[in-house]
Amino acid sequence: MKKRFKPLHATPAFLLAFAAACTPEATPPNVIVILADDIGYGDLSCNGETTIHTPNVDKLAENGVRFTDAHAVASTSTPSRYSLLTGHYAWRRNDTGIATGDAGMIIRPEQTTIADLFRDNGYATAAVGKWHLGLGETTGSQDWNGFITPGPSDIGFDYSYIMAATGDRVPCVYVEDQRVVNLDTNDPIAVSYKDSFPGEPLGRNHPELLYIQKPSHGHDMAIVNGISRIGYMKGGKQALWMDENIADSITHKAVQFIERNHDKPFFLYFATNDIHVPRVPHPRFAGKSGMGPRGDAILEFDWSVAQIMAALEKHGLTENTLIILTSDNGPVVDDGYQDQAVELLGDHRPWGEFRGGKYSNFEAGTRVPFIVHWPKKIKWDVSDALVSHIDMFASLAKLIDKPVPEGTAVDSQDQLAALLGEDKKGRDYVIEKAGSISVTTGEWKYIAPNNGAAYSRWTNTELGNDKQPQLYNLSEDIGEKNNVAEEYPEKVNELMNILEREKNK
Ligand code: NG6
Ligand code: CA
Repeated sequence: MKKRFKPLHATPAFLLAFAAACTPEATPPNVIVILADDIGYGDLSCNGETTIHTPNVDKLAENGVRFTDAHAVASTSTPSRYSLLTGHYAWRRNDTGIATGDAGMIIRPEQTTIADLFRDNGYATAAVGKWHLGLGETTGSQDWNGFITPGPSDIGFDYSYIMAATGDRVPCVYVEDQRVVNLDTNDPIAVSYKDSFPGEPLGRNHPELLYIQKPSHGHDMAIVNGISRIGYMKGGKQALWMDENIADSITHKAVQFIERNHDKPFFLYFATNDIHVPRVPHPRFAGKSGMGPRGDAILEFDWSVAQIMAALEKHGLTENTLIILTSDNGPVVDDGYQDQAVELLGDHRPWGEFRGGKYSNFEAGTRVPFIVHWPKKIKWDVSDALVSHIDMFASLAKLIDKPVPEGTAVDSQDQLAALLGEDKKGRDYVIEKAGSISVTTGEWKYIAPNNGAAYSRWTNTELGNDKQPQLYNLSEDIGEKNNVAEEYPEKVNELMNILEREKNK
């Protein structure tokens, strides 16, 4: 069992020490992780594309450190989030693939997360937004009409207001502190990823009911708000979210959490639904990007960032709040709905200059936007340091001057100096997982041989799987066009050995 934080007794000596520790100099920083969904490196104007305008994110970049070589651990959500929160590579387990909406909780209560670290050290903690890490004891066993346990409170989050999985997976309801919000007990919720519920119309049989968005591939099961989803669901009508209000709802809950805790240190994990499919931004963003719902959802994300910043400003917290803004994986244009993302993309390059995208072993799969903002300590900078989500745990432990609990976050390194822009090198290498596994030193990248498909027709993505070993010299070939594995067998060996060593750790 992990250890719980025991409150200290308020003896006079303790109170004196506490008062001393609370001088402005010693006030521990608040920490906010803003984790976007599927926003690519090129989807933020601060990263150089001139086709999109994200002024609020850009403001963070202009007053913080913007990274050019930052990586998620995986090119899809569940393994990426698992790794970020635990400091343990998701690929060490075989049950961390894209989770269904009825998956059992993947991070078990015994495991220690970043949230545990903060909570055990006196922080108020919250998870708001997309979860996608499973809930409840085992897959399919949740009682969606009662207290869903285990849940976020068992892995360090005092407060949670979450979507169980993704916008395109049932159940399409918010879960607050492990109970479905606004549930009418006379209309209980049932969820299945195996069998449909007799009498419930499905997208695949009733396209005439899909009045908001139709699928382009998959997503042909339960119909919620005129959009068909993945998985089957029945009941809970009053609790269903409105897709166009998701950003408003979760941003509001994040802001409320900041307001409730403005006078004590807090850790907020704010995981947006934007810009995952189905992309249904609020009407006030509709048509604003000229790129259809995908671009509009980016503007909505930028708006959410502005709301968080305004809440901090209102309470005088901007200066001493460390914000990390990043994305769970790279971008995808058509991810399964006919939302005109392909038709209206124009010259926009969500992946920037990188090859591939979400689901890919190539750079765009995991090279993600990454900005660190902490006015008290950080000045404007751009850093090419090699950094990874895997190091958030140990680096944030260092930030609050606490040890990483023994035996936890074993893959996480303290890279705080790199995150603060003081060290311009960062890691020696990062490991990324998509269909295959790869390792990059910043200069060289090796992708292990793999039998997976080279290309996904559905998402129009080069997946980067190849039966042959691949080696790219990123310093000369950032677009990973020339596989030079045969010319540099020693380099291949060197990088292969890093992977073998890591796998056997
Ligand atoms: C895929 C879905 C895709 C998205 C993805 C998970 C289909 C055809 N595609 O299986 O739409 O939901 O899973 O995305 O169902 S992630 O960002 O949460 O990992
Ligand atoms: Ca994602």
